Amino acid sequence: MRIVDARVIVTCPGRNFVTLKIITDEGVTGVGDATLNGRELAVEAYLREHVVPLLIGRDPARIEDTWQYLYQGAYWRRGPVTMSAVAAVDTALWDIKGKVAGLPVYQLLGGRSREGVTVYGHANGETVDEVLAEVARFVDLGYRAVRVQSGVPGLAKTYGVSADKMFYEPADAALPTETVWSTARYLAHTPGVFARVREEFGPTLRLLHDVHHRLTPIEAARLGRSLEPYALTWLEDPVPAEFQEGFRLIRQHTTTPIATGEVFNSVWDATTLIREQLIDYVRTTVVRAGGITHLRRIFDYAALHHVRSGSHGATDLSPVCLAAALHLDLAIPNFGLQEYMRHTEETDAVFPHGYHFADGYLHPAETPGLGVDIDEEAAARYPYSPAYLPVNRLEDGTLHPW
Ligand code: GCO
Ligand code: MG
Repeated sequence: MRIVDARVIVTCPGRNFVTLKIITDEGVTGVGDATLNGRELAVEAYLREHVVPLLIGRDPARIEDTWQYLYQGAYWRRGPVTMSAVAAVDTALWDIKGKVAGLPVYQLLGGRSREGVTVYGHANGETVDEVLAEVARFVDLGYRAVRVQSGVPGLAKTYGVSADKMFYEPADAALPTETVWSTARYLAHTPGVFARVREEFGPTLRLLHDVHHRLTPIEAARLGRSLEPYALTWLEDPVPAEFQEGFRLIRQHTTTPIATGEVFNSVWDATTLIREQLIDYVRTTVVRAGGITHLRRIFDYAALHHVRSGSHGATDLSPVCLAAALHLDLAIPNFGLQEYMRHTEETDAVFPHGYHFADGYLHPAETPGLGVDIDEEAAARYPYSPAYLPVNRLEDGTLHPW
């Protein structure tokens, strides 16, 4: 079997997605997600100009070799653009391999290690009462784990709090909008939110919170300690993670479990974090970390160090990425949790898929391959529309992580 064509499809059914579709001479096709929120066209061009020509004529069965060819062969390694492109190719090749074998991809990865993939949803509100109502809604829907984000008094807009509760979309404008941040207001308010949630929902519902890289290590340590009575499953992205050693300080001061990694592109972004057991969950996912092949490598390395997976699953990762993540989640021994932000009806229609939610679990499709596709005709009805993530400033105007 040979690869005869590969199409890069950009579509915007409510938000932008970049998808690679690989076509073989025997008519078997595979899909891979290449979406990089706010920088979509860089990956589209990288694939179209520099990767697709290298794929033509290759044997689609040689997944590892193709991965090494694109990674080592470029000479310029890593980075979000490169690794999203490599991910798309790798994902599509796993899809093809599954179809050729007549097996769902999780079977090729070693088979089922659990009955379903536990997911968490996003409860958020401007006020604590609104937050409580949203947590109740997710519990009613069957979720076993809920991420809790609250508005902060004195701040006009807070990360994670949105008007549309089910379909949160932060890339909200053709040029970046600006929000204002105060660490003091946030740290004063947040423990009280979790006190109320625990009071209302009892001790066993799994609770999570995303700091979105906004604190320093010592501030994060203080937050982690103040949240200890509320037994979070994880505190996410407490600090920007380029400086991995920075997490040592957090670890020395709190037993609140730490999760990070949604912006990581390779195992090399997390080696200190994992080796020194500075985190409890590594949050990178298929499209961000070079596909199933490399993500498996990260999770295996994590497993040796008591670190579990917690893959990113925001709406800016397409149903193709989610489907691929579910196969890996089902197979690995050290699965932790999977984020699940629902896609809109328009998006689901462009990406027909067989995974489904039941009882707080996601279940991948049992059909051969990944069990997801792109409807190219439907995709063509939604042309690319520029959209950027916001930027964030302190009250005095200093740029701060968003
Ligand atoms: C999460 C993430 C997202 C990111 C988004 C950026 O934990 O779900 O932090 O909401 O902000 O993926 O594009
Ligand atoms: Mg996050």
